[in-house]
Amino acid sequence: MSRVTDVLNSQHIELPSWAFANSGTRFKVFPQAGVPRDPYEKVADAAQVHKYTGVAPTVALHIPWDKTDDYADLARYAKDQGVALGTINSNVFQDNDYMLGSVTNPDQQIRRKATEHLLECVDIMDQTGSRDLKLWFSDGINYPGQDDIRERQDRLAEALKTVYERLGDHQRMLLEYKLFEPAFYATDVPDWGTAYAHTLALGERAVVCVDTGHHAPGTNIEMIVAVLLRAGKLGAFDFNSRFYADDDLMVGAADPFQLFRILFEVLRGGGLEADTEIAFMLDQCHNIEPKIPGQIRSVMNVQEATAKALLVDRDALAAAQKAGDVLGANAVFMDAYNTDVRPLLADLRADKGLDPDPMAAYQRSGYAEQIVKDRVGGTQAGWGA
Ligand SMILES: [Mn+2]
Repeated sequence: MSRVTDVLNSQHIELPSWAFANSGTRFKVFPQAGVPRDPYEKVADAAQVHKYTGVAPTVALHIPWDKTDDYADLARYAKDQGVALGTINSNVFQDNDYMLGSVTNPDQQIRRKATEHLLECVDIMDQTGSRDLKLWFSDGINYPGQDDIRERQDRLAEALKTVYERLGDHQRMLLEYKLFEPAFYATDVPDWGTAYAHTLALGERAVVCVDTGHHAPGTNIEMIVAVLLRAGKLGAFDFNSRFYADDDLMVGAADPFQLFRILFEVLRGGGLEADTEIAFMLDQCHNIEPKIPGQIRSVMNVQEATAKALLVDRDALAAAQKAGDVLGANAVFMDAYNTDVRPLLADLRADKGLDPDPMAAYQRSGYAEQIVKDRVGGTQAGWGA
């Protein structure tokens, strides 16, 4: 059991600053009282999640939503709160200039503007001490013939190369893909294969980010994870769950079995070792549920799936596989999935001096009531801010 607890104790889950604000969904953002008004308050809320779970010590920023005059000061503030700043997420999808694309736009000036933003994000990484730059492009076309698909790939490659060359030795580029939306006919980075091809051409510090909500229904995501890990190109996860499209719901909510299967492949590929370079991030928004508890639940869901993956009897599984014992191998796998790991995780938290029930401990703390009282006035930071 010690190997299981060692891995669970070393696991880090990064929180997205935007999960704490009144942030994006497709239909309407229902405002909640007491949400952060600036990046400092987002960091403070993220620190609450870490305080009660003990496994979420970093918070990812989104530029420009988290723009501030002094990133070193924000990093110091985070440290005082017991957390650190993590991945810098770029945004080349909100500006009106990007209607026909950002780095793949047919207009050279708009491409330059988008690339400048990505370079600015690297400048910010230098100040925050962040390792990773995450790139997601909304670029694509809605109609056949609208633009040259192949030339758009060339434009993308050129922008990525410019940004890659600007990275420091310790910094990485995470290229995220998404099947569709907002472009409907041809998205410029629609799948892992396209992301893989671009990162392979760039070099070893360019890797792929798998957002679990960015695939077609029925896609075998753990297969993608296994292939990318084997190629040394799995850089990060954006965890969330989906029923239909890019729903951004809490990870493990829609399909906890899928999350278990994914984490088993991560384990199988060495991605849960203490020195892993895979960034395990949440990318979600909480539109009808309270935000801090939504993040606590999500972190716990990842922990539970990880614990179950660790409980798979690998020796028994290998023996059954080698013997061609189809049902036996499947039974070994399902035994682990069907184990209730909540007592194990409660013990683990107690051993670290944490409350065994993070959700209850947060709710008892009075923090939720306090932020509603304190955070009056100002503008709520969030989608579109
Ligand atoms: Mn994402």
